[in-house]
Amino acid sequence: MTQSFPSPAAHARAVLAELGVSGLPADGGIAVRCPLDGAILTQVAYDDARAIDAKVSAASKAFRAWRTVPAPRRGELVRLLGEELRAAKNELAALVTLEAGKIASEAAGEVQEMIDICDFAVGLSRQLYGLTIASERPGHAMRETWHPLGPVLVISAFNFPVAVWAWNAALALVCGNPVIWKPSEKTPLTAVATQAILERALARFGDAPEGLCSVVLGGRDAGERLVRDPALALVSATGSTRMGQAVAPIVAARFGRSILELGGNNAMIVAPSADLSLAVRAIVFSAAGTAGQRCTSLRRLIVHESLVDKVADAVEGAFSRLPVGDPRQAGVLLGPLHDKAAYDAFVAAMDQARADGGTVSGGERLLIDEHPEAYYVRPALARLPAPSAGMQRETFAPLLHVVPYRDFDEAVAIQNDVPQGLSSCVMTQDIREAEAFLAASGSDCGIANVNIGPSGAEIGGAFGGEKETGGGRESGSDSWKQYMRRQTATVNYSGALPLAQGVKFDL
Ligand code: UN1
Repeated sequence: MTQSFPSPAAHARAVLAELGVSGLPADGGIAVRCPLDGAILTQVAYDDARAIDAKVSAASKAFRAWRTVPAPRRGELVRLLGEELRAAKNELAALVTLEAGKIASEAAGEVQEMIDICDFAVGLSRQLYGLTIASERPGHAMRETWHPLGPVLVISAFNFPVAVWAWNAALALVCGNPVIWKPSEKTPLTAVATQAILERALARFGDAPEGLCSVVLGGRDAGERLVRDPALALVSATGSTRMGQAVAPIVAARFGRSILELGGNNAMIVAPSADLSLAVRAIVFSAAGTAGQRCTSLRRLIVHESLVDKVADAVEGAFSRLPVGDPRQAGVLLGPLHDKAAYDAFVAAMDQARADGGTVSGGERLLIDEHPEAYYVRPALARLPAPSAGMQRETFAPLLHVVPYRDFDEAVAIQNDVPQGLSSCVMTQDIREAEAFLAASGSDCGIANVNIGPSGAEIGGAFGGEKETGGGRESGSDSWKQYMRRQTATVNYSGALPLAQGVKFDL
């Protein structure tokens, strides 16, 4: 049954009221467009240079206080944030749907990802372990300690408008660092709402320093001003490879640290022994889920030549049946592309696949009469005889390229033969193939999976990839170390002064 919903703008107003978000300009602000209908969702006010500089200096001041707060107490703030996010999960997810166009389940999953990283960081706040190191000198002790680093700048993209902030903020806060967040100009509203939720946690926490966490709304200029500011010790930037190429040299020139999470061009190898029904489900979710707008979305399918037609036919059938529409609607699995630029890139990538000798099915624009200003599409499958020029590029859209392979080494070579190195996977029941894929000579990506798709990673692992993906790692494992500075300390508790390496320097 089709449910009826208020217009996205009215829906957003209602959700914002429930979340207690106020202060958005009624007019005269910068328009935020809704991908569901292309209409104006809300307006926001951008920070000017003075406001940006004030937020940076408040963060620097907050750092001097926050770094001395015991880490488990800092963890308490993140615990409270997790509680507030649990309480606001439905409302924040509804805004993610309205602003980023995700279906309800994926939007809720994104907020769950925030909650999960909060839980992880709370545990971490009691486990920021250093090392004791055996000294070669008698009466000496060596140790390695992790200290807070300084204010962290988080630059996030429209496709994960809130989770990526949470990966960074939860870790940064327990590690003793203030956080400044520059969200995508396409998704400022979810950032404003998240800040309101965080402020509830801060109020319950009681004595956090002013300026510990702030949001800077603005365009490219605002981002650039922040990236250049030497007060921001770490820049964690998620977005296109082009954005990373602009950010990285600026941060490097001032010897700041950066974590870059840039483009992916993720592949799946389907081997002869694969469980095909599992493979097809994994393919459809990872290629068409989030309308192909995850950095982990499946873009290249490398199938054994004996199966390639069968797999391609099954995927084509599934694509043609996928319910596309208003992502608020129960049962809909595919919401809109974010905007016209995203749609144009999708069309150009399909044209490229045809020019490369491929046959493309699907890819039609849908719901044009209801939503002439929004970009709903049928996912597309491009069958190619061999890897093509177009397959070298990441297009943020539901276009899946399929190519055949003959032997497994060739499949791995095809998988690795792109400039990006984020996520990869193999569907096989052959343990030799699975282990070869995960070995040093196997997948060159930051993420390599067996019998699951390339997208939808859990927060417990380090997330990121190699080559043009930027090399950064966020979220789980020991990613936290990047948010801290390492100090090696040697303490002499003897009455003598032996020098290392046996050096003699006696007067
Ligand atoms: C992104 O698209 O920038 O692994 C992040 C995933 C999600 C995160 C994606 N957990 O698909």
